[in-house]
Amino acid sequence: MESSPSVNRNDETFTLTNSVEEVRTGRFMNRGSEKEAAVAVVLPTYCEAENIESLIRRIQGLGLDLIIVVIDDSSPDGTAKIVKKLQKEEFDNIILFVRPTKLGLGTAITTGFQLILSLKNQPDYIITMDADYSHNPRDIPKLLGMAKRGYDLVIGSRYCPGGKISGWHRVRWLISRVANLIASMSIGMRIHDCTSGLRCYSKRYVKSVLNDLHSQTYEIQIETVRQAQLQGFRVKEIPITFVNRERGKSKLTRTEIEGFLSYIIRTGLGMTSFVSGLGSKSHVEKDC
Ligand SMILES: Nc1nc2c(ncn2[C@@H]2O[C@H](COP(=O)(O)OP(=O)(O)O)[C@@H](O)[C@H]2O)c(=O)[nH]1
Ligand SMILES: [Mg+2]
Repeated sequence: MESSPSVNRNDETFTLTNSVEEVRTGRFMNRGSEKEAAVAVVLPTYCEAENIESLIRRIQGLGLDLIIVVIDDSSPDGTAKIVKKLQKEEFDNIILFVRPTKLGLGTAITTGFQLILSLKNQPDYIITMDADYSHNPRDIPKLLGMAKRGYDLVIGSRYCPGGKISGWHRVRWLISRVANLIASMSIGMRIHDCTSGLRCYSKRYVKSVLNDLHSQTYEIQIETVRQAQLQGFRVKEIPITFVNRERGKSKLTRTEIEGFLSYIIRTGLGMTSFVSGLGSKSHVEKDC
């Protein structure tokens, strides 16, 4: 287990005393050996040892010009060790950022964004996806295709026409549907799936909203949609099939569900003008 935050790239590990701040302020940025790529794929990981290697291989197999950024919270199952081995032996396009402890999905994603924006060669598009195979790497080119048509946030959607979920218990489906309904009403946007983790963001969106993202955990997915709405970015959903994880366990705990609900409620209360449709700046395509 790592004792302090560290970035590992191309078999070099840099211990960061001040976490992302140090990444942002240059040491990481000026290494020079950085690989240029059009796309970054951010994989937040906590105990994904059973999934991470084959997922990375599948992403690499897409043949796209990409880098993979793994944000691991010192997973006790050795996820980071597997990633380091892949870096060392096979792939020079993987960046691994190890945080000292489990700090939540929300901050893992914003750490990924900060890290990517600190690179000398910043990719134009940033994909985020779960590292448990719920999201199919083959959807990445579809998301990118839509982003290139001028959308700053493309959501891989389970609930727009054509979207599907496989392997979820009815109760989990119901909780997710209700959460999405409340979230989209609170934000004031007609989005079927505000909580999906499979996304493509444009660099200009990430640059613009990063300082406004404060989520610790799963509410990051809603906060990013809300920021798109507030700052007038174009949002689009495309249908995906979400498959419940077959290996490893969900990290969605009761505390995280509470944090998520509390965010939805706070957002809803503070955004009544959006519920009534006033002040809406962002543009969402109606079809899927
Ligand atoms: N770095 C990091 N990753 C996390 C954390 N919590 C969840 N993840 C990752 O976020 C993704 C989604 O989490 P998951 O447990 O699959 O949630 P679920 O699909 O909603 O049940 C997976 O890749 C997890 O490994 C966290 O605290 N830190
Ligand atoms: Mg999952």
